[in-house]
Amino acid sequence: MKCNALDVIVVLSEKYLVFSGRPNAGKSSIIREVVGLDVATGKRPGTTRCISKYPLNHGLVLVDMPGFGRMIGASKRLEDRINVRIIRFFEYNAQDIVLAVQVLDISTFLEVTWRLEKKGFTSVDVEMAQFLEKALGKFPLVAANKIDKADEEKIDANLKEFTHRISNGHPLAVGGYVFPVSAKTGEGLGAFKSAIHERLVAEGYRTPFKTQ
Ligand SMILES: Nc1nc2c(ncn2[C@@H]2O[C@H](COP(=O)(O)OP(=O)(O)OP(=O)(O)O)[C@@H](O)[C@H]2O)c(=O)[nH]1
Ligand SMILES: [Mg+2]
Repeated sequence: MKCNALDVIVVLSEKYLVFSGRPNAGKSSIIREVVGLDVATGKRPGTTRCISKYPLNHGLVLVDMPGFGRMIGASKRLEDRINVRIIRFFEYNAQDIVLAVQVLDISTFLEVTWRLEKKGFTSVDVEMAQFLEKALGKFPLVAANKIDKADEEKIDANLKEFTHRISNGHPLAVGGYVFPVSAKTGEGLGAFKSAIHERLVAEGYRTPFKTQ
């Protein structure tokens, strides 16, 4: 894997719309569906391996992040290297991130969380939302993806638990930030697009996709 070593540094003229989340959460699929960019997606975790930048308009640059956290099939060394680059990108560029979008697979959230907790780890999805809130000073917009992969009851329970956890037990604090969606069926993407649109416009940017 050869990525541009300079991709984490500060570029003065660039402002960012960043999509991040665990490997295979559907980040690139959401970008394809929402923004219409021809980014690579794949069945196996680790499809996007570099911090991939795509210029949009008015100096706004879309960033498709590699997956953060455990990446099945990748060496620990590669995994660590990718994770460090992601954290550095957020820390170095915090001032220039107009909007951060976190994508997670909500259909398996609780199973994965319980499995991790049994081993003494906390949920990477929860840690990432809290890290972004701290680094950027506001919650990321969350695409709770893959709602087509489980029944409504399970999705609702997972959403409830996720919002409860990222808000430290105050779910109302994340109202308007978490959007259940499916990049596969398109469900929920309208509301999610509107949320991106509103935030970009509020920051003085044009939306990089058609809103209707
Ligand atoms: N059922 C279902 N599958 C989805 C959905 N979104 C993405 N996928 C599938 O999930 C897999 C991973 O999608 P990607 O968009 O490549 O995920 P990613 O987060 O960019 O993955 P990495 O770049 O490897 O970190 C692909 O097989 C997608 O087709 C969804 O909403 N529902
Ligand atoms: Mg990807």
